[in-house]
Amino acid sequence: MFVDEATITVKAGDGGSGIISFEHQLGQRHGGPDGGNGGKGGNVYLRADRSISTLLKFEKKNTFKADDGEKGGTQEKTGASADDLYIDLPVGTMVYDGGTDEKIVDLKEEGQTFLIAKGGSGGRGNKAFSNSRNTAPRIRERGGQGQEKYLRLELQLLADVGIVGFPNVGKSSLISKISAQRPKIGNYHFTTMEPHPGVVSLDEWNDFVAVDIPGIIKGAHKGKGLGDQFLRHLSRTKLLIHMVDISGIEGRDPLEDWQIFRNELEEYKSSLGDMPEIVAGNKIDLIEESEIERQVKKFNKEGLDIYPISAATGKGVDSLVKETYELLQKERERAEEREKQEESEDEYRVYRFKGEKGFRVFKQEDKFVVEGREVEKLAEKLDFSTEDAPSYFHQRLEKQGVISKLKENGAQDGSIVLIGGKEFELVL
Ligand SMILES: Nc1nc2c(ncn2[C@@H]2O[C@H](COP(=O)(O)OP(=O)(O)OP(=O)(O)O)[C@@H](O)[C@H]2O)c(=O)[nH]1
Ligand SMILES: [Mg+2]
Repeated sequence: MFVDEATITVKAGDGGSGIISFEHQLGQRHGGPDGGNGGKGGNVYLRADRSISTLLKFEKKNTFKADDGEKGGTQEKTGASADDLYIDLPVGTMVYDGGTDEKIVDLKEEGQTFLIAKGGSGGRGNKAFSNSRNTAPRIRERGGQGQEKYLRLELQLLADVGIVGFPNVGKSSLISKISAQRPKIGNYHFTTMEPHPGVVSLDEWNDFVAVDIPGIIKGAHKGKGLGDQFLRHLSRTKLLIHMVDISGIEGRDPLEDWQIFRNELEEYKSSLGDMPEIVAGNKIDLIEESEIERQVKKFNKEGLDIYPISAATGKGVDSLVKETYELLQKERERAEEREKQEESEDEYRVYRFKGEKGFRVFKQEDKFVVEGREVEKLAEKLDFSTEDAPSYFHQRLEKQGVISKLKENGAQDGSIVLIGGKEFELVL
C-alpha cells in the first residue's frame, strides 16, 4: 500500500450583481424601478467515482473554478444562475484543508457528493428595495463571493497488479518504463529489497497501480534468497505480470523458471496460485527473432501465452500494458459481481415460511419485500381509502411480528415495503 497525494484549489462562482434600472414607458420620463437580481454562482462539489483509481490527473490540472452567476436584467429579470461543478475523485479519497491540514471529508462510498465550495448569492437589484417610502430606489447589491478552498487530497493506493519473477529478470526496469516509479536497477540479484508501486496510465482516464516485488528464487518458501515474505503484498492484487528472462542470459531455462516460480506461489498460499497472470518474456533485444519464436512455442505448448518484450528498448511493452488493463477490468467486474452476490445472499433471510401465517422478509434494492399468504391477502383486499384501514393493517403486521422483522432487516420510518404487489410506506 502506498499513498497518492495531490493539492488542488477550488473556487465557487461569484454571484451576479443586481442592477439599477427604471421602466421606460412612452411619454413618461421615469417609470418605476425594474432592476433584477443577479444569479447564483456555481457551487463546487466533490464526488466519489469508482471508475477512477488514482489522483494522477491532478498533476496536469489542479485549479477548478465554477462559473459566476449572471447579473440581473431590466424588467425585473433575474440573471441566470451558473451550473454547479463536480470534481470526480477515486472512492477512498480523504480530503484535507491544505492550510490547516484539518480533515474535511472522507469520500467512502461510490457516488457520495460533498459541497466543498459554495457559490456566491446573487445581489439584489433596485426593484427589491422599493417600498412605499422610496418608490424609486437607486440602490443595488453586488453578488456574493464564491468560496475558495485549497485542498490536499490523499488516497491509499492498493496495487492492482503485481510484477513478479526471478531476480534480475527486469521487473524494476519494467515498472520504470511504465510508471513514474524509479527503483534501483542493477545487473545483480536482489537489487530490489522492498516493493515499489507505480501508477500506470493508459490515457487521461484509465490507469492502474502495479507493484514491483523483490525477486523470488527456488526455495524462497524455505527462506532462500530474501524468502517469500514479500508475496504478502500480493494479497490484494487482482493479477500478476509474471516476468521471465526469455534470453536465458543467466543460463537458466525460461519455462523452468516459470514452473519454479509458480510452485513457490503455491507453497506460499494456494489462493495466490489461482491468481490470473500474464507472462512476459523479457530481454528480447538480446536474442535473435528465431530464438524468440522457439521460446514462445515452448510456452504455447504448455498452453501458456507469453508476451515477448524488452523493458530496455520498450518493444512490446505497450501491448503488454493494454492486455494487462483489459484483463484487470474483467477481474474488477468479476470481483464486483461476487460482492453483489454475497450482499444479496446476506439480505435473504427466511422466517417461519410455513403454513398460513408464515412470512418472509427480504431486501430488494432499497425496498423491503414481505411475502406470506395471509399478509398478502390482507393487503390485497383491504380498501386503504377507508379511514381505519391503515392503522388496522399496521396492527395486524405488528401482531404477526412482521414489523419487528422489518426493523431487524434495517427498515426504518419511511422505508418502502412491498406486500402483495402494493407499496406501503412504513410508519414507526
Ligand atoms: N538487454 C536487456 N537488459 C535488461 C532488460 N531489462 C532489464 N535489463 C537489465 O537486467 C538487469 C536487471 O534489471 P532489473 O530491472 O534491476 O531486474 P529486477 O527483476 O528488478 O531484479 P531484482 O530487483 O534483483 O529482482 C539490469 O542490468 C537491467 O539493465 C531488457 O529488456 N534487455
Ligand atoms: Mg528490481
